[in-house]
Amino acid sequence: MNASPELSPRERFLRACRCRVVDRTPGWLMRQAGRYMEEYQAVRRGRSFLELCKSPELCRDVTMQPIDVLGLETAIVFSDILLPCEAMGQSLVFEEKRGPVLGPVVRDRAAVEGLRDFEAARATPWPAETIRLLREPLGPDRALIGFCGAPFTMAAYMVEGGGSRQFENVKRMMWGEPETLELLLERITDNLIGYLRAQIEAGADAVQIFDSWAGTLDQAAYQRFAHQWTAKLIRGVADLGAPVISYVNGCDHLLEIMAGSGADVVAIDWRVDPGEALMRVGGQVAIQGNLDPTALLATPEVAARETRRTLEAFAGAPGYIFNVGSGVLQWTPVACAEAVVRTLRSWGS
Ligand code: 1CP
Repeated sequence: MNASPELSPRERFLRACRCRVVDRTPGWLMRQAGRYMEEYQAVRRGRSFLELCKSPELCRDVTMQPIDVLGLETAIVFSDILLPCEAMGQSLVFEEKRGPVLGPVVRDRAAVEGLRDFEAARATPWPAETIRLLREPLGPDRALIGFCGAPFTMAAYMVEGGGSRQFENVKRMMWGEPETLELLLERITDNLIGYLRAQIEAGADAVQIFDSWAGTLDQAAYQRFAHQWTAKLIRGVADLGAPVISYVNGCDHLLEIMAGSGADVVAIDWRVDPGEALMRVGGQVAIQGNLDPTALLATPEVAARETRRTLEAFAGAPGYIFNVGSGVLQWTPVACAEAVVRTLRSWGS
């Protein structure tokens, strides 16, 4: 595992993305900035979440909070996956209790055809601008990740009009009007290519595509309504040379398909056994994951122990990036997140 002289955290992360040898395991935490940090709550007080997402200076500050407070060495730009829905013509509000609400909902072909195409630099300038502002505080040695939602997850929000338990509307469209859903996925994908390209061109070292809901699809549906569109999105940014991380929550039955999308890194949730993941797709792609985020809810001792258990399970794998298997929860004590970062940074060094 040894590569000397010591790598910068940025080199370590980017080498691991490409399955190259590193001196110790790199890592970060999905949703590492957010409500569990009092520094975030202080910035959020008195303004809506969407206002925050559209204020690049504040997004820069919030992005830096887990770096400065917890000692994380890799940053992810503060933004949200739903901003492109607004740019395509839906209204978007985040209600304090309910979460995101989008409207009018997209439920038929006319609604899909009525959506707008957008130019990222004009309609959604915030993540790219935040990325430009971050290079100074991050310095040359820390990596910065840009992101977007995956086409299927974006379509699910646009059709449902918000979060959902069963996804009955997008799935009704999938079974009843599959060509309409494909047209929607194509429109979303084509727009997300420009959205991700703008982030890489602004200086993102890598990008992650979040497919929060595609794990609810079986393999055949995943191929047709998720995988092929994520693969098209990845091809659309490939020439820029930034590694792409593909995350699907609930991906145990989809690993081999995901590994064929063109992504450099497959990010897995906590229900996937690390040894099995390595056997199934290790070597072909790098793997990121997969500590259960609820292991950060109890005590720092438990958080540290479970972090070690995850690191041990992947030990020796070329191309491994530590992370949680889904976003850090808002009830996470900061001391537990700190214990995770301390354990990661002392691991193998
Ligand atoms: O302050 C608040 O009340 C807002 C809470 C919040 C935060 C901190 C939301 C609303 N989004 C975010 C930031 C965010 N969202 C980041 C920031 C970067 C980081 O530090 O990681 C990222 C990467 C996201 C991505 C995101 N947004 C996803 C994919 C990841 C996942 O968890 O699966 C999803 C599904 C969203 C939609 C969204 N945004 C916010 C909420 C509450 C939701 C989910 C609603 C639902 O359950 O449907």
